[in-house]
Amino acid sequence: MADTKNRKTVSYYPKVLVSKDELTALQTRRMKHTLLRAYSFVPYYKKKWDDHGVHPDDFTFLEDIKKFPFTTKEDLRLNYPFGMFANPMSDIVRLHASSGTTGKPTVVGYTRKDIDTWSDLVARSIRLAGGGKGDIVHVSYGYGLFTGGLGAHYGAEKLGCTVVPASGGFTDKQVTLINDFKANVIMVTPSYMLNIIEEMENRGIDPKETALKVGIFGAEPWSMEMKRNIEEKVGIAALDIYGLSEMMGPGVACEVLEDRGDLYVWEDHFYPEIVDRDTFDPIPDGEEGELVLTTLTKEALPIIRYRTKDLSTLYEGDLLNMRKMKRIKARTDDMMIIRGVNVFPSQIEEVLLKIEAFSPYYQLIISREGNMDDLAIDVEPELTASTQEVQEAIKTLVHKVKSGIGVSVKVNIKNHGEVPRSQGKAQRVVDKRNL
Ligand code: DLL
Repeated sequence: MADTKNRKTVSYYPKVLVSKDELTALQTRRMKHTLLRAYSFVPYYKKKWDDHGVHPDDFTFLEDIKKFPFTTKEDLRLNYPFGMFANPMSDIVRLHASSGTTGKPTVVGYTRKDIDTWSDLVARSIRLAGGGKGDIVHVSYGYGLFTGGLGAHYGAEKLGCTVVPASGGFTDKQVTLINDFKANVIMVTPSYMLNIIEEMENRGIDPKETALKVGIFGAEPWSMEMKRNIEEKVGIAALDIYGLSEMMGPGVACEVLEDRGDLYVWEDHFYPEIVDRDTFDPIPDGEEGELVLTTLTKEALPIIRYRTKDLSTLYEGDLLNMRKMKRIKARTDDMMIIRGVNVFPSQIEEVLLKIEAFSPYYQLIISREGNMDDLAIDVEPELTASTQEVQEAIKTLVHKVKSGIGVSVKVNIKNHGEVPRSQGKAQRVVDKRNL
């Protein structure tokens, strides 16, 4: 099986060239070790598994992982801040935390070895996305407790790139730096990239004339239409990188330049499963559900069967023996139910961005009239669009959303600059129902 895959093209990154059998053996060994460490060093796992009637000895084959209970964000919150760490604090060299919009943040810790593994995986991701030693990598993911900035930074440095640690914000300065330092690679959220593009255009800089050749975008769902939009405007390859702080940060999975479309999961370090998003029963490859991940090499924070709430599908790729996951469609908790119809923001984005008279700046507003929920789209027209073109565009949008997605929407035309610009992860939905 392994030998039918294209080994030559990615030979510059040998660790990804394992055969399926080698990978299974490695995963099984690493999973066993992870289970034993979690049981021995994290009292929370010991109690939970004892209550559940499972023990690391019950694990022999990879499928046996299904016997173990899930871990959720709530488990991390209950053990705030350091209760799930498997190492003494003297071994922990870094902490990150999620923003914690609802209640306490979730805190994650790393040993020296964890930081090395993370850097390796981000380096691997950048390399296979088309970057390499000698490239100038502009990092506009936020630095700080968010894993994006420092995760990208350490990976790019490890690969031997020249890193520009720009972080988020100060978009005018970012544009000057990209232009003057001639960055070849940019790592940023797709929504903040739109902001950077707009600033370039305002300053009369054609994004295509910059030295950028590759963009590595992630940290939020983005539609294929958004991807095409960025690729066209900047003349780059826009690749997708996925990750979450609970697992590590960016670099759990990444799109590979030589096998575009969807992302390879770095299965030698994370074991992926898909479960039914309502019943949480395991479902086979090829079907959509919630992505569940287990760390295979994390020391400080081994996480067993973490329910990511991200919707995806696993399948075998053509290039490597690790599985691919489809681009994240949405988070399960981002689903809006409008008059009984399930709608994801990315579905609306896909329709909206195909309409030329509209700019890519939009927000979805949910409100309630009586007992009924209403959905409105705040959007700015392109500056070049005529009044008539905008009127036509509104009709097209309303029609396509109704016929394609099944909901009625109202369109609010906003003035240029009125829709809030993203500084990191975009807030796509404003829910006014409980205000
Ligand atoms: O967003 C880590 C990251 C930083 C990934 C930079 C990629 C680039 P968290 O803040 O913990 O970590 O948020 C994790 O963001 O569960 C997804 O819902 C979403 N997400 C991350 N990457 C993607 C992606 C970072 N490529 C949560 N596509 C995840 C869609 C993504 N959603």
